Amino acid sequence: MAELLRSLLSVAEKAANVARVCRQEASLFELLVQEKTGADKNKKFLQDFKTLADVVIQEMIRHDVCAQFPELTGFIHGEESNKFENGLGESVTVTVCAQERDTTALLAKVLDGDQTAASLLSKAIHQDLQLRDETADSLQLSISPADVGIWIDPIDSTSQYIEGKEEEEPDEGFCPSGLPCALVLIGVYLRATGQPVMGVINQPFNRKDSTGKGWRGQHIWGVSYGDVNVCSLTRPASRQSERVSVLLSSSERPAVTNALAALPNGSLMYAAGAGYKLLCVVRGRVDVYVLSEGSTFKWDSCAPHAVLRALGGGVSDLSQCLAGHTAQLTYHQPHTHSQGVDRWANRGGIVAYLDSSVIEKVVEALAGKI
Ligand code: 2IP
Ligand code: CA
Ligand code: CA
Repeated sequence: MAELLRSLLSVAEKAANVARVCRQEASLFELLVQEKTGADKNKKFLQDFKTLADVVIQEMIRHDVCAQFPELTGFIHGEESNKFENGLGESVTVTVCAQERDTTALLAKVLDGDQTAASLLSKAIHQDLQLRDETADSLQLSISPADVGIWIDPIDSTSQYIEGKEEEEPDEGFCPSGLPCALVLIGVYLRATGQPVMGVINQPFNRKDSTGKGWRGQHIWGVSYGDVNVCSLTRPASRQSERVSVLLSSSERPAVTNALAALPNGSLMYAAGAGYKLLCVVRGRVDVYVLSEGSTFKWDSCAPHAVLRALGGGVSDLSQCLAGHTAQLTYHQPHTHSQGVDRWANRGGIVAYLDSSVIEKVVEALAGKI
């Protein structure tokens, strides 16, 4: 099972490369940031390409992981559907083929015949990449791939990825917006209980490289299964101060922000990206991430949730916490009465923490106010 972790780390790094290539290679970058002017067809094409970066990454992860672990076929779920319509109105199913040239041909179809863009993407997808991580390499684990499922968010915070503001992450603290908020998220859960057990978070744009043109990424992983709790990061030291820093979505409801603003010694902060806000909790940059609405999905939270568990923290359903139950989110059951993506929404909102004592403070502040 530790092989699965090693495989996910490598494929997440490849995904990060694809995300970087799309911004670095002129012919792909043009597609990504084209001005929203011109004919309708161009507008639609532009929209398609943004989704294509997501779809291609998701299918690449699915392809690589299933090739190594056939038991996972049918149990790798992602945000995106791989059915695609190109600018000519043709429907194309995006898959990663066994041979690079076949993937190129298929992508060229989606990209309205743009061979250069298709070849560049295909090359990044078929790159043979083995990421080395000493702690992961020496980890022993006894879960069978046949007992788990996977949630992928190929690019979380797509809007920040497309906008592409070149913020660098400070050593302490975080970026409220910009490229560092875009993350590749791969989470593993137990099919039987829905518990998140392994998470890989890759941040493709962490800092500029030495040339100042390209970007260097960072990866974080965690495993929480039985009595194994291992994370690539050490748990940040508990803060001695009484202050409670709360991270929120900039679209959080006023009723919630007002109630939390009244927290004794509280401070409210905002950042883009559901995955990125969870990562800020993982790194101890804030005490808690609170979200009152069902605007995140299983693919947003599964990976960071597993990492938080590995560090002794967790992610709970806010509405349940307000009702007195602090059980953690699970990942195996859809809301059967909902349709489409809403089947997999974290419907009751989110409270994410390293130290569970913060839940009580949040609940106290919000009780009766929302
Ligand atoms: C989005 C993305 C948004 C987030 C939203 C997610 O995923 O992370 O940034 O909203 O909840 O579903 P916010 O930034 O307000 O927290 P995606 O980018 O994959 O659509
Ligand atoms: Ca997302
Ligand atoms: Ca996404």
